[in-house]
Amino acid sequence: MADDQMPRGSQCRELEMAIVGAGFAGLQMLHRALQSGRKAVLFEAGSGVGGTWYWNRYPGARVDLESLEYSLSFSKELEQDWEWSERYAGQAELERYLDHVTDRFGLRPHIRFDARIVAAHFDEQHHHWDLRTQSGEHIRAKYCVMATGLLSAPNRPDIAGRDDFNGVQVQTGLWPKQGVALEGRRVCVIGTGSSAVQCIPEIAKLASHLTVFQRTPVFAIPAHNRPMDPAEQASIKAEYARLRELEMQSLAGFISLKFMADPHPKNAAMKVSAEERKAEYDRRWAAGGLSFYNAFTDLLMSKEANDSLADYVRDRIRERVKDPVIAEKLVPKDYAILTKRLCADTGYYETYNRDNVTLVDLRETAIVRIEADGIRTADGRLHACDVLVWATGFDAMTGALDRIDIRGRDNRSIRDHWAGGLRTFAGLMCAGFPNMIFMNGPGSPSAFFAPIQLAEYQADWIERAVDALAARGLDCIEPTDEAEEEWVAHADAVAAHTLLPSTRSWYMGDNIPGKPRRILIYLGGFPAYRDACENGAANGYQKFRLGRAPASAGA
Ligand code: N01
Repeated sequence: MADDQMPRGSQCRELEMAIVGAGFAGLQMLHRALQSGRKAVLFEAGSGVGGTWYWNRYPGARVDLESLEYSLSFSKELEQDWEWSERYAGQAELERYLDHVTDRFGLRPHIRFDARIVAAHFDEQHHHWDLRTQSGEHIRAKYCVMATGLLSAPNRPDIAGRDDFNGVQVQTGLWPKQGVALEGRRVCVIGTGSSAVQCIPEIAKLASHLTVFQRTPVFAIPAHNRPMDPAEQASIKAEYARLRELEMQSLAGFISLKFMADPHPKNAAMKVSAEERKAEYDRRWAAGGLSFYNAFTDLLMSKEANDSLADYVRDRIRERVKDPVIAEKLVPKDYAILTKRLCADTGYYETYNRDNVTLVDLRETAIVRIEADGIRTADGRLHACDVLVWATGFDAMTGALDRIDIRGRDNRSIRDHWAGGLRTFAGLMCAGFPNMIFMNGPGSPSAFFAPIQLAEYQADWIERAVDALAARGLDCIEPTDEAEEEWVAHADAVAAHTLLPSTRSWYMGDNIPGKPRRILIYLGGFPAYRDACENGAANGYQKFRLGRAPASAGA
């Protein structure tokens, strides 16, 4: 890349590895790279570590998987030492945990905070990446690991009049560190996905009035959060190795601790009697949380099986909402359950029984525009508002990457590479973008698995790849076009066997206008994914082109 294309700061840092993003994935990568003695620096846009758990500070933000599962497994000592205080840790505890990890493993001196990477250009002569931060700092790195998050590029819908609003506007995924005054305020929330399901009950407790604008209702299951039982925590810790193994073999990446003795689905829903099916659903409903993913083998494949669960959950929603008219608005009727992320809720549906909460069904009356004092809907009503909360999701999987000016060979941008639909090899790398490796990237199992454990595997894969190159005196790796095409065709074919493509969701890229429709996550499960990554690396990285920089070739 020519010098004039990449403005430089006062000096250029030379690194073996630049890592972008200080969430669970980036921190694991940094730890591995430092252990290997690499000159590695992690660049983070925020002022602290946490990634998702740094930015999502909205009231009620907490993990939807049990903390004993949603935690790092690379250090057995850490697993034993950290005491979780609740069944599902809240944002503050997760942020504390990652702060602890950062200091415990000596990572902090190797992290640059407030350093948002805005450009990454590949230098074909020297085989390195030229990175630039928002403040103009220039970094040159042989390898660039993008741990930028799967749900980290907030989606701001283009609704007319946004800038005319006189009150406070906040986005759940960019909640201010100093908080937002909600007490006694009239609050409007747009959106009813996982973030909204978590914040709506908390906001309703504080606001004088809360108005929720719903376009598509969700399926939510009670989380049954509670303080951690010390005896339960000790018993899981005694069996951690087995738990982690079971997680890696499961399709969803978690098993739910209540089901450790019986972790994987054995039966097809339609192969058991209606009574047995109901008993299984009751068992999981009582346990709380998202274990329904593991209830039967065919829930994501057979519409009939899926309907049996969807009908079960619909009935539970009707039981929780007092007003039958409001209940019907909250019951999802036109898409298969589990084809949008299932939500784990704490009092979500009951919130609509409160006198200070109004549900506006946007399918009956759409938002016309945002005005100075509130939101105007098609029925002519102005919904008065002091605080407007955008719970409108993310440009998932690709957004955090293609919002950066990433250019590979021939100055081709990643946006162009994906213009016709997502293309990667195993969600790890793209043809034409050598030495740039994604963690939890688009095309990997990520959001349909356990992102923390997936990142641990990927950090290991990356380390092995970099070592293998060095051992052969090489410094450049990228998947072949054929490997990329093969992976995309495989991922599409796997998805076609499921119900996911039948639903409009962020899994398919549907929530972002103009985004090409294609499955953004790999649905074949981790064992098949790991096999594909290992197979790609077999026989001297058979699915990759390896090379040596032209500038050093004659040296
Ligand atoms: O985002 P979403 P999210 N006008 O995309 C609506 C993870 N997560 O931040 O469905 C009106 O799910 C949109 O409506 P529709 C989890 O994987 C986990 O809630 O497009 N409404 C929808 O209701 C999750 O899946 C946790 O019709 C508009 C909502 O906004 C993922 O993150 C917590 C609109 C967006 O829902 C994303 O969740 C939070 C418009 N123009 C998130 N545009 C845990 O529990 C969008 N909407 C760990």
